This record gives sequence, C-alpha cells and structure tokens, in this order.
Amino acid sequence: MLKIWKHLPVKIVLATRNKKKTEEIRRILADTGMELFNLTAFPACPEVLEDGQTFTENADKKALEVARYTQLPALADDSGLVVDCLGGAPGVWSARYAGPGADDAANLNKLLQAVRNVPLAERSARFECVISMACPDGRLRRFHGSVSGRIIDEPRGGNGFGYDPAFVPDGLQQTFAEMAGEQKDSISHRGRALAALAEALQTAGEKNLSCE
Ligand code: ITT
Repeated sequence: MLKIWKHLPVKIVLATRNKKKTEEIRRILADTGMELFNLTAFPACPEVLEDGQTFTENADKKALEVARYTQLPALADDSGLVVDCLGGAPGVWSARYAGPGADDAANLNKLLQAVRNVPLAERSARFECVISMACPDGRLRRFHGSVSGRIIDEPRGGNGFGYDPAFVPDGLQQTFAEMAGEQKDSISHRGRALAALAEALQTAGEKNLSCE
C-alpha cells in the first residue's frame, strides 16, 4: 500500500518507547525508505507527560517535544481503544487503564472484566490513532485512522499487542491478535493513519518531510 517512496533518505524519530508500536510503524512504513529511530536511540530524551484529554493533544505534545529535543522530524502515535458500553473507556488512558505502569495483560484483563456482564451485541468498540508529525521549528501535520469492531469474552491469539486479543473488527471473525501483522495493518487504525500520512507527504514531497 505504501510503496511510493522507495529509498527516501529522511531520518525520522518515532516519539515512543513502546516496542510493539515501533515494530508496527516500521513494518507499515518499511517500503517508504524512511530511516526510523525510536527513543531508545535517545535515552536522555525526557519522558513526555501525556496529560491531554484527547488523542490529538497527546500526539501533538509527544511529536513537538521530541522534535525540539532531537532537532529531527518526529512522528508520534497516540492511540487507544474506545468502548461504547464503558462510556468511551479506556480511551486516552488505554496504556494506563489498570493503573500507572500497568502492563498489557493487566489492562486486557481489566477490560474483559468490565464488559463481562454486557451482552455481546452491545460490545461495540473502536481503535483510534492520531499520528502527529512535527518539525523542530514547530510545524505540525496530523493524520487520523480508526477501525470499528467488538469486544469478545475470552482473549484469542498471540500476535500484536495491547487489547488485540479481545478485539474483532467488524465483518470479520478473527481478533487482531489472530491475524498476521500485514493483515492487521491493512485495516487497522494505525495502518489507516499512516496511509493518510504517506499520501499527504507524497503530494508534499520529500522537502516537506525532512522539515527543510
Ligand atoms: P508511547 O506513548 O510511548 O507511544 P504508549 O504505549 O504509552 O507508548 P499510547 O499512550 O498511545 O502509547 O497508548 C496506547 C495504548 O492503547 C497501548 O498501550 C495499547 O494498550 C492500546 N493500543 C493502541 N494501539 C493498539 C493496537 O494496535 N492494538 C492493541 N492495543 C493498542
């Protein structure tokens, strides 16, 4: 899908320390030729406090702070799961749903407990992703992707991360965690947001991408 920019020699910092998220972004953008680092290459980069009320606020903040610190174009992903019967939870708190420092297993377990008594037909949910790309001088571009589905009773599958074992996209039977990575990317919130970024930057050209 994103095979348009073979060998673009542009260095971009991914404003994340999340290993699985990094893997997905690298896989989705692999054919663009961009050189992608994440924050493990900048161990002294201060942690960005994610205190926004929306995915957009958090994505912008992460991209701008990391671009300023590294003096490189920075790409931030803020994402999460919005569950209708839980009033939109875990939403922007997806990474910390079971408490500060909670791991994926604890968050997933809390989600499954929270929907336990809700009929399957009322378990509609969606993953949201906002990708913000910032230049060190503060210029910012933003892209959005989402995918609708439902939360099942028991986790299934060993691929992906986070809430993937509990999420079945609309019209399908497999959870994200039962799919091959490329299959998830082709319909996922992150895949869609990054496809929009690729399309916009293809139009804008390499100069824009490198923040010159
Ligand atoms: P960074 O802020 O460092 O990028 P993070 O894990 O804190 O890493 P977010 O604040 O964007 O990232 O929170 C995203 C959480 O939402 C993530 O930890 C998962 O729990 C969940 N999530 C996001 N995308 C997901 C996906 O594709 N599959 C499953 N869960 C996902």
